[in-house]
Amino acid sequence: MKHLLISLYLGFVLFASCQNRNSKDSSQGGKFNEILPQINMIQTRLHTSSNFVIGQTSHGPVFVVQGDYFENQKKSASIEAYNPQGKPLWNNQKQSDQHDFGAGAYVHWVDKSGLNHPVVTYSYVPKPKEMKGGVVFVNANDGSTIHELSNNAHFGNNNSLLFDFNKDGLTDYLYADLATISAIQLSNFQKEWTFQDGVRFCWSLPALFELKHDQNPIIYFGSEYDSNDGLSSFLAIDLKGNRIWKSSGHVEDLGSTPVFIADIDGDGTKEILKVGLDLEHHNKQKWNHMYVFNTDGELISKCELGFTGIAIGDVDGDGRLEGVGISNTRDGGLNGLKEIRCIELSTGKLEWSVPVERAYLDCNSPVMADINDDGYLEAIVGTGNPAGYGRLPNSEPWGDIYVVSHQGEILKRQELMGRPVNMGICDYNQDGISEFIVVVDGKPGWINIYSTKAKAKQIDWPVPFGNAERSGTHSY
Ligand SMILES: [Ca+2]
Ligand SMILES: [Ca+2]
Ligand SMILES: [Ca+2]
Ligand SMILES: [Ca+2]
Repeated sequence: MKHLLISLYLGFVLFASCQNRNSKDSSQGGKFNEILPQINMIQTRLHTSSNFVIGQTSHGPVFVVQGDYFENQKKSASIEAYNPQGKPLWNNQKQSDQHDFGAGAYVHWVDKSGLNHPVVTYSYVPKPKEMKGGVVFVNANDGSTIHELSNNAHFGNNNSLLFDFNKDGLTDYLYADLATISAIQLSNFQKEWTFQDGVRFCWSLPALFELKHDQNPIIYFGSEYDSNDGLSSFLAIDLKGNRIWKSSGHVEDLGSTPVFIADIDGDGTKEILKVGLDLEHHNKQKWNHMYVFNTDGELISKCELGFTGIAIGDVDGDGRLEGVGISNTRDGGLNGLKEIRCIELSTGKLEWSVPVERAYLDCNSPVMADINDDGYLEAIVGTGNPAGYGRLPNSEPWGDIYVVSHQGEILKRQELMGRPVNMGICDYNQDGISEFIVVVDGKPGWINIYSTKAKAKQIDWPVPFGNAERSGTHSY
């Protein structure tokens, strides 16, 4: 039987289906009423955190969050590690007496690096723009710095992709700054190649997919207003850093969301998905769009979204994938709606929508899973007003999480102290049931942990937004 894909790691997509939907209807009742009971709320020391990873060490699971650390009025880029009970384990800071450093958006965990310990990476952005940023490689057992590499640019969010490029059994590191992508062999930190055509990443993450069996996979990424005419590109490159194709001339920002690979229409062929942003109403569009490319680089469809973080799954069990998200009133167009929306991605059809009280910046990585174990997928989406960048004028931070059923019924609303920036579902304590984790923005911010009833098998969960295909964590 084709398996359910149930949880995905730090991120979102859950390419899942509802084929078991009728098998458990009779088992519903009061015992399924409690949705997302909170396990823990870890107050970090870091400001404006946006991402986390969870890895496994000999001491058990470790949560690592990135953000800015302030001491003596100096700002340093930092990561901090906690156990699931919230006990601080270690921290690592990129700092100097002369300059401030801010943390890049993403943090990654590498188990098979060729070193005798797991590795965590984060990036830093120096205060004077003339200085170059870089990436720090950290021993995940004790937080010590083991290496640093300088960017080719000032800015970089660690928009990385982990993959064994040369098939030696060790994970290699595809690292991106604002202008270049580099393949780095982690065992000796050598750069194998650097690619610099049309690279302009903000919050994007590339994806990697094996087009044909026994052929080398291909790396796909999009860029943010990268060309001189202010338009955006989408590119495919091979594992040696050679361009395969480039699709140019797109009006929306294609460099601020992850790439996903999925068969959205159920015909057996995968498509390449990219959510575009009308960044800060750049073109005063009514809607932002989902871009669907085929593997030859042709744009085969676009559909109106209204949100930027997307949870993907087959919520109605018809073999076609839906995308669920909550309005992003800054980057999702000028449609004026505040709602949770479910859109069939191959047709662009709005399946349902449900209004919400407030919406601003949506969560980057909404998730989908059978949270209440009733045989149907639920989506968890979030929205909020950040404490730092993007904060609405004359306002206080706020945040909401919603659990919404496959039919658009709001099962739970959880108000938060700040914007839920990124979410993840993984079974960190390995009891077969997924936990739900969310990074909540603040000065400083939090890591909130909730329990679910979603059955899970833990695979590659240290990787933000699932594996290199961004296809989620498989559960059988
Ligand atoms: Ca297809
Ligand atoms: Ca469907
Ligand atoms: Ca369910
Ligand atoms: Ca668990």
